[in-house]
Amino acid sequence: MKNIDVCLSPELLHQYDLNNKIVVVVDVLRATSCMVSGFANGVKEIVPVSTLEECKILQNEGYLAAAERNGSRAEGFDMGNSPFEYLEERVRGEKIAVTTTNGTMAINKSLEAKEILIGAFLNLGAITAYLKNKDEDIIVLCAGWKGKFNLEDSLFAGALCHLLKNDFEYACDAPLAAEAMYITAKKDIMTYMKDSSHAKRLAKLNVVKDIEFCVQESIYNVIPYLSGKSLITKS
Ligand code: 3SL
Repeated sequence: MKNIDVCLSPELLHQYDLNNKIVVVVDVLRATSCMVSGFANGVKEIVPVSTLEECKILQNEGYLAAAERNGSRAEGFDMGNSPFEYLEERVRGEKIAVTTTNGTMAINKSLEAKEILIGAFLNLGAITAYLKNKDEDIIVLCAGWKGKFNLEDSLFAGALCHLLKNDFEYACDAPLAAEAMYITAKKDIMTYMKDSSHAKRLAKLNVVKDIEFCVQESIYNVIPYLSGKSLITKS
C-alpha cells in the first residue's frame, strides 16, 4: 500500500528519500497560506527563491517582489508576507517572486521530489481530494521555524494524514503524532495555536488577523505546484 510520511522540520529532510514521492510543503504561518490565497485571487505565477538577492534580481526583471524576514517586510520590496496582500486587486494576473524565512527555503530543499505541492489549511480539502487518487507515496514537509519544529505546520500535517488514512499507510510515528495533535486541536485550532511561538511572534507584530485567516479550513479550491522554477496552479 502507498504510504504517507511527515517530515517535522527541513533539518530532518536528509533522512527522507524524495525520489518518486509527492512532497506537500506547508508553512501555515504564513508563506504557503499566502501562496494559496494569491492563486485563489488570480495570481499567475509565483517564483519561490531562498535569498533576498535572488528576489531583487527578479524584481528588476519586472516581477512583483515579496520578501519577509523575521515576520516583517524586507526593505525595498513590493510586498511582505500577509495573505491579505495576496488578496489585493494589484496582484491579479501578476508574476510574484517571493522569499521568506522558512517557507521558500523548504520548497527549494524539496526539488528532488517527483511533484511538489503547496498546502495550507486554506486548501486542505482540494489537496486531500487530489492526493487520494495518486499512486505515489507522500511526504508532508513542515517548514517549521529556522530548523525547529512548529505547531501550526505539524497540525496541518496531522489533518492531511487524518483525511488520507484510509488510502495511505503511515510510514513512521511522525504521522501518528501529528494526527493525534490535530484530533486534539481540531475543534478550535485558533485557541490551540494561540500559545505557539510563531503565533506569539506574529501577535507582537500586530498581525493576529493573519493567523485567524490562515487557520480557516478549505476555503480555496486551488492546488499550487512547482513547474520548473515557478509555482502555478492546477485549478
Ligand atoms: O518563514 C516563513 O516562511 C514565513 O511564513 C514566516 S512569517 O509568517 O512571514 O513570519
